[in-house]
Amino acid sequence: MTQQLTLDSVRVHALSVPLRRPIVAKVGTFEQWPFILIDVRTKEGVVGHSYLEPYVAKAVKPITQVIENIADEFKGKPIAPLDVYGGAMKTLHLNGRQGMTVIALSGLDMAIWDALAKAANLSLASLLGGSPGPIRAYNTNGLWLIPKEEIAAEAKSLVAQGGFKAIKMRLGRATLKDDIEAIRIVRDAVGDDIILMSDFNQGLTLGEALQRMHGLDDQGLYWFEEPIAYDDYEGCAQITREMKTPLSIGENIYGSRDFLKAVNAKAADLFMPDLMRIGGVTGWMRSAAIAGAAGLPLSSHLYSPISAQLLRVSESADWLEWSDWAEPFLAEPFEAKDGHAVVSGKPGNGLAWNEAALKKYAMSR
Ligand code: SMN
Ligand code: MG
Repeated sequence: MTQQLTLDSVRVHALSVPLRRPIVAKVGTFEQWPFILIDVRTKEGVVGHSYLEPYVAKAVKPITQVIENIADEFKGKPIAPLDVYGGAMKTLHLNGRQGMTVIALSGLDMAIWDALAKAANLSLASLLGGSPGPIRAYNTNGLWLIPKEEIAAEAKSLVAQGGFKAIKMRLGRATLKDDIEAIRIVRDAVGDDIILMSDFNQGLTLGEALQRMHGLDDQGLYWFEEPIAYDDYEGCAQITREMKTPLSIGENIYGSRDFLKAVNAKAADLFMPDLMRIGGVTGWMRSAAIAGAAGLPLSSHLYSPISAQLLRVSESADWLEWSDWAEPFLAEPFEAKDGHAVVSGKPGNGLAWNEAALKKYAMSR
């Protein structure tokens, strides 16, 4: 029988991990990637794990503070994830349903769900009514806005990294001609059978985007991701209407209420929520129900090990974004083979820490 879990304490590790292929995007250049690792300890002895990728090292401290504040509120109390989510939201929404408060709550939510699955001796996917198994994945780990001479080798290495049938490249270079040339280099390197996603990281104005997307609409790209500011749902809807290539957004959407707004606005053909912003497992499940009912394909953004569990239980599951950035501190790498990642039957969300790495990559705070 599943035991009721009681919150004992929450421990946070802040890490700064070097990136094998630095991120060079419209949103910034990153050589190091910050992580907040969360351990939820229960009085029953079960420990739940999760992590957050807050992009900016300076955000680690305030997010950690909010995590500790919420934890204080629930110390010694039962931790049913939906009750913690609802209870914390009741006060946090006073600071808004977006930004660091939701990020902190998402991290706690994921760790609590992990503890619950472990207590039930089930994988997270099984606890949520699904089963372990494979999920098709695309490799996102490179093809940033790098020099043209480096594109071909990087594209080949991305495909080889896990027998991938799909990879993502970043676009929005200085001119349309530059983007077309970058696509041609990738195509020449990996062939026409590899599915090619593209991401503009909100780098364009609506006018620029319309011109650029029309210019790229016949390039056979699988999706155009975030060409403009993510919350300009009207602008996104116009691009969605005008282009043959599907539009994908979602990584910056906070919570299921905003997710519903984006869906109602017909802001995209495809959605790809990020667990840190959508509200952890709880927010994902609520949003996945909306996407499923609307018939909209749902992919994930980062958090590959946990997202894979959730895609296994999402009605309209599409692609797992496979990122290896957490690998240095995971006890076991979350591998991809033949273009698929596999959710194992192991209890919980599959995360366990490499204790030596927690010291090695500790961020000075
Ligand atoms: C992305 C992810 C992480 C950092 C910067 C950009 C990107 C993606 O938008 O979709 O992978
Ligand atoms: Mg993106």
